[in-house]
Amino acid sequence: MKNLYALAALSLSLSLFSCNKGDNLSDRGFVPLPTQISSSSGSFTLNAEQKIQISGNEESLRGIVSYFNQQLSKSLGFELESGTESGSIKIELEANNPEDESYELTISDEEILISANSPAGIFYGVQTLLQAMPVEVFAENTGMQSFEIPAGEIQDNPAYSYRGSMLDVSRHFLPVEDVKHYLDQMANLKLNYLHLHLSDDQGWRIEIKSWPQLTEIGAQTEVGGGEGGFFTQEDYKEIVRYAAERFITIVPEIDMPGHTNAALASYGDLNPGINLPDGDFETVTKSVDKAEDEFKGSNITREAAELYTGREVGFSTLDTDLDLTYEFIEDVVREIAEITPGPYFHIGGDESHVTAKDDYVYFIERVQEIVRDHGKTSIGWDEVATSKLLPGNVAQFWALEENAKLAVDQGNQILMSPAKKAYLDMQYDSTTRIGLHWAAYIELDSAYLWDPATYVDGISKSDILGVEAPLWTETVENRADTEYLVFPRLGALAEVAWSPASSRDWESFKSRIRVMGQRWENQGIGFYKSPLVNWE
Ligand code: TNX
Repeated sequence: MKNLYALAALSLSLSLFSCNKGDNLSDRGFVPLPTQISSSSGSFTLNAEQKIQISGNEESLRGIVSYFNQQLSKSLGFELESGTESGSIKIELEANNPEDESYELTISDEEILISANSPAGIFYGVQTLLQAMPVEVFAENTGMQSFEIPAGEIQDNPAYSYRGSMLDVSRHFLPVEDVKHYLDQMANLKLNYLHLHLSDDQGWRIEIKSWPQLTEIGAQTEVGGGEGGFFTQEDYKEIVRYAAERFITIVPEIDMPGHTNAALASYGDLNPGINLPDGDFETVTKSVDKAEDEFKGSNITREAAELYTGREVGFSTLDTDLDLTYEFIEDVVREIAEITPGPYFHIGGDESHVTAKDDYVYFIERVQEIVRDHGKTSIGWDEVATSKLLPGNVAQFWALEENAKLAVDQGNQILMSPAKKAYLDMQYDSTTRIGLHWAAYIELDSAYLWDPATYVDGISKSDILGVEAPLWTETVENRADTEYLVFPRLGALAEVAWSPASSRDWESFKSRIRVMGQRWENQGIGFYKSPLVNWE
């Protein structure tokens, strides 16, 4: 009788965990789709006996191996031994060319081999290997002792070098743990840039030691009047470190000259005196003209703006004529650049509806120089292309094609975030419980079915640095809201950024995102069950 129970338990666990035995490697539900997959017969058995063998720059590989082991041990309860001697899971770093993110993954009965020319390439090979395993590997404490990974070979290489997402932590603040959780998910999708929108009208979210009121005052609320919050510089460094472990670079954004009410509420001396009146947008614009007429050249008594907790955009501006404005920016850029190892600093530049056109151009050109002097490359929303861009600076296309073309005409590259496709805050359809729809409703197929290289007439692949999917958070209050809007669309956008357009296919994506859904479910992620996909 006992034996019968044991047999039943064994066959149950076999059917649970090894049901994929005999499956093809290409059926494992890879997202984003690798460039080439060839399946062969047989499979590799992974259990606690297997060892990892690393070769080539041990130092840089050790972090990846410990990441891999952390992922496995959460689910399996054991880690694999690793060293340079011998092992059936071989990780070979063949060169150190950080630009080359390609990798090869070979799985046979005897061994697994991941090889690449950069640590990032190895890391992506590890991500693909995790997806080649049963989806239970993404669940905690499964008690799985052994499982099969189908044999075959994968060669892979990203289409774009910048594959990003953005979190707006200003409209609603998100704590460090939520940002880390987001980074975990980005890493699984081979995304490599997280843009943090750190300031806006509703909140200033990063400690600036030389201007402490930015957070003492400007971080104290958010859309809807909640308590807000901010990252200390230590918090920010921890995010940067955690991201780097996952080969993700942080891009900090300080949005200016518009979207600055939180700063103007913190320091009245910066405020040109245009506050959001109770009235509509036209009243605001008129009040700006009036303010300019009244204030230009005269002695104005500047007063702090009121904190703002609404959802309007385009009513605030820094004073582009004021020396103090540039002293302020100089300090902010310096302090943030010092704790940002990545190459980019995002200067915003969008929707400065109450900044006079000439003032805007002057301001953007001057701020680009400040950023350059602190060793960083500027990215700005597409409006910045109406100014003269410094060489190498990037325009992030979100709304106006003519702006994107202005940037390309100047010889600058574009980061593609068309609001109609890439905006994660757009509702899926009219029934979606949160989100906006000013640009479009974006169902999963719409987020998937576009090609950055043909999206704007006159802009081709070589003009494009990459793709970024921003999450604006006017309607997003917590992690659950984030997950509902981000997944599954982030999977679609990751594939748009990683996989060559020629290999992308909606039917194939539908069958693979279904498997990705099981991985998300195993991690407790509450994603949107698009009716276009059979999730069962
Ligand atoms: C436009 S996109 C904005 C943001 C809003 C977003 C809402 C961009 C550069 N500006 O300020 O949050 O729409 O979808």
